[in-house]
Amino acid sequence: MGKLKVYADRMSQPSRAVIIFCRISGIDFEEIKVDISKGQHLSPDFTEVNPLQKVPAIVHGSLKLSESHAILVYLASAFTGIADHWYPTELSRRSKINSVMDWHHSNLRNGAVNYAINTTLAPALGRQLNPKAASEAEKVLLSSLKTLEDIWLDGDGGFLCNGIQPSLADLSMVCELMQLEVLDERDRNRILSPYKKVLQWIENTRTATNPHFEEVHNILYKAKKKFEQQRARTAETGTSPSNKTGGYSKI
Ligand SMILES: N[C@@H](CCC(=O)N[C@@H](CS)C(=O)NCC(=O)O)C(=O)O
Repeated sequence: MGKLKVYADRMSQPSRAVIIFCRISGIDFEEIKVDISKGQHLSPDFTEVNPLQKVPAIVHGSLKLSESHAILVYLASAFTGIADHWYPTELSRRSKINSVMDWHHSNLRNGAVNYAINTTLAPALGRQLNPKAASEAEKVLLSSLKTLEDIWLDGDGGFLCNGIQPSLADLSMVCELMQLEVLDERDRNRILSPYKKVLQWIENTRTATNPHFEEVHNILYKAKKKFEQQRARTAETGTSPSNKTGGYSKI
C-alpha cells in the first residue's frame, strides 16, 4: 500500500484535526495543500480525489475517503500502534465517542463555523458579513456550548464522556472551537468565558497533543493577527475591509 496522502488546508478545522492525529500517532503521511482561498478544492485533480470538493480527504492505496470523522476512524483502525484512548476498542466507550462525533456536525460545528464566517471570515471568502445569519449561528453555538459543558463534559475526567485521555471526538471538536480565535477577542471571551469546563478541556487537549497542536494551529494565529490589524484599521479610518472578489468557498 502506498504512503498515505492527506489533502488539507490548515485554515480548515477538520483538516487540522486529521493532520494533528497523523502527527501524534506517528503515521507516515504526505500532506498535500489544497488552498481553499485559491479555489484549489475545485480543481479537476482534487475533484478526482473528493467529488464533494471539500477538505480534508485522504488517499490510501485504492481508498479515497472524505469526511474528517470517517477519516479519523479509518486511520485509528487501519494503522498499528495507535493508542487505544483515541478510538477505544471497548464497545460502549467507542459508541459514546461515535455518538458525540455525530452530534458535533449538526450542532457545535454548525454554530461555530457559521458564526466565524458571518462575523469575521466572509470578506476573505469573497462574501458579505451577514449579521442575521451570525445571530442565528450564535444561538446554535451557545446552546451547543451549554450541552458540551453540562452533558458531554460531565464528570471530572477532563475530556469528553468523562475520558481521562483525549479521543478522536476531543481532537475534532477542540479544533472546531479553535476557529473562534479569529473573532474579536472581547467577543470570543463573551462567548466562551461562561463555560469553564469547556475552557479547561481546550487546554487539556492542547497539552495532550502538543507540540503538534500549536504547530498545526500556527496558520490560525497568523490569521488572528491579520484580523486584529484589520479591525484596528477599521476603528481608526471607519472603512471596512473590502470583499475579495470571486470567492471560492461554498460553505
Ligand atoms: N463534514 C466535513 C466538512 C468538510 C468541510 O466543510 N470542509 C471545508 C473546510 S473546513 C471545505 O472544504 N470547504 C470548501 C467549500 O465549501 O467550498 C468534514 O468533517 O470533513
